[in-house]
Amino acid sequence: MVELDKSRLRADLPIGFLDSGVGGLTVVKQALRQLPNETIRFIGDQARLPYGPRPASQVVHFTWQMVHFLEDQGIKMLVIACNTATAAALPALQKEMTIPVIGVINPGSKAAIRASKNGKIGVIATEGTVKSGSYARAIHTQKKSVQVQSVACPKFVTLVESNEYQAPIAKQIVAQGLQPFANSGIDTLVMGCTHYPLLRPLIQNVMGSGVTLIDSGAETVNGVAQLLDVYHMAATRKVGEDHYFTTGSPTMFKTIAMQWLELSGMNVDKAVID
Ligand code: I24
Ligand code: DGL
Repeated sequence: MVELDKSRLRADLPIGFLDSGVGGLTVVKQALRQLPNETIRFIGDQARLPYGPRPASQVVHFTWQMVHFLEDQGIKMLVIACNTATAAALPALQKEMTIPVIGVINPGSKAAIRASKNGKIGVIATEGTVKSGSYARAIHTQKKSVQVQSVACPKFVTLVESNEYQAPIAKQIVAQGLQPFANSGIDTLVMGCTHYPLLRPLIQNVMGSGVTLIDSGAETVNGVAQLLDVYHMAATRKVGEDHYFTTGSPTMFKTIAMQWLELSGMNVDKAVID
């Protein structure tokens, strides 16, 4: 990270969250619970989702566009609430930005190491995240002796977005996707994609009660709370309203988001980024 710009570290500024679409709202949901005094600025790139199958260079470009949008809004901290964007862009963002930046991969990796007793950890994520090797790298940096098996489950994203994640077919798709772990002996599985926590009961059912599931997004909010402490930047009361932006249809975003966040109203606007 270049030197922090102290004038921008104001406690009453919002925290920025970015995501490839709506999945990052699984992170926001935890933030609303755990950090009720913080104000939220969220942007989701619904028009160009999914990021999972895209080349890393493109994801980096799209991510920077969203970062610039949030910076123009004025934020004190940035949360990359998307695993694919974290895998592709976090190192560059942390190097170049003058506010603290946190991604979802490090917090998820740390929690997995804490949870695993036998040193065998599984990771499920998008193709982009798996290809980057980011989880394996983050885990090995902290503990060399751990075995990491990463598997891409792109169908899981489609399953959630087609609203079939509670339908009978969901069970079958989840069991198929997790097949590579059948004789792996892992005792911990990282849900390394924002959408997967919605499939948690199904994933737990397939893996069995002996496997601990790690929600990277939820772990990230713990990390955000710690960062706010370290930088003496925690808000003491909620000063403004939360605002959500999407590059896609605000109506569609609002319908999903209000239901997921259990809110009766939300400020949602279209973001024009270029
Ligand atoms: N969940 C997500 N994205 C959607 C969706 C959903 N539609 C229904 N549900 N649509 O993400 C995004 C737009 N897609 C549509 C298909 O083509 C590509 C673009 C997960 C959100 C997690 C917070 C299911 C659904 C819902 C309400 C709450 C939660 C949820 F309708 F999963
Ligand atoms: N938000 C993405 C992630 O966490 C999943 C959806 C996508 O592929 O864009 O990796």
